[in-house]
Amino acid sequence: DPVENAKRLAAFKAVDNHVVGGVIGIGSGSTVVYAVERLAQRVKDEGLEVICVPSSFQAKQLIIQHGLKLGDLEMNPNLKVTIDGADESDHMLTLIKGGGGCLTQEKILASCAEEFVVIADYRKASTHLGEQWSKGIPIEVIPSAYRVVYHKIEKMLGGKSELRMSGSSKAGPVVTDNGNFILDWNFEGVKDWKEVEITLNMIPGVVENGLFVGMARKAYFGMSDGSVMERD
Ligand code: DER
Repeated sequence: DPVENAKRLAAFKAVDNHVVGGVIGIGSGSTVVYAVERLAQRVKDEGLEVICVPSSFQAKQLIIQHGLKLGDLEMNPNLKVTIDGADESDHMLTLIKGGGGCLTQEKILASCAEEFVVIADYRKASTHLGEQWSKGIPIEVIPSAYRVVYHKIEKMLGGKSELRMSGSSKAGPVVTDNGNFILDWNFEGVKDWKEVEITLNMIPGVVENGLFVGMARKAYFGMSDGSVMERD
């Protein structure tokens, strides 16, 4: 499968280029699974000493399943590097994240690391946001406020939002690891994303949004021809 192979290529290259030991922030999603696999392999083969801090229940399970040392931000507040996926990146490494609903703790880990490194397959590498990712920008909201936040966003920034529903697995809306709801905001056009990120987070009821502006140090995109494209 060219997409899975592309994810693996990006993940392996990022771990090999950026992990020398110490405290590592582990992102969420399917690409980061390959990064944890590579990390576990290097711990086994090279005796690498790492402590892994998770960004979600999923990441925590991954760390435990691979027998890696589990840490947390209280014990390990300074991360050497955080490795995480993305839903889309523009040419300036502005990211949309949160497709998996873990954006809040992911952004915290990205902000605590000396280096924040993104790993993704070729479908995520765009020039402008919205070219390939069509599900909008995820926004984590306090459940009681989702409707008022929806209307505020529409008034201030235009575009429609949708409350993310669980689908077949569970009736009702998606509830995040932090006990909140997610609005997916379908924006229109290219914007000053730093301004949008700040505007969104100033709305009472918004916990965090999936725009990561000026945070990523480097991104590795696995390509369908087996190469890895790097952006920094
Ligand atoms: O939800 C997230 O932010 C994930 O990191 C997501 O953006 C990447 O998920 P994927 O690796 O499964 O594409």
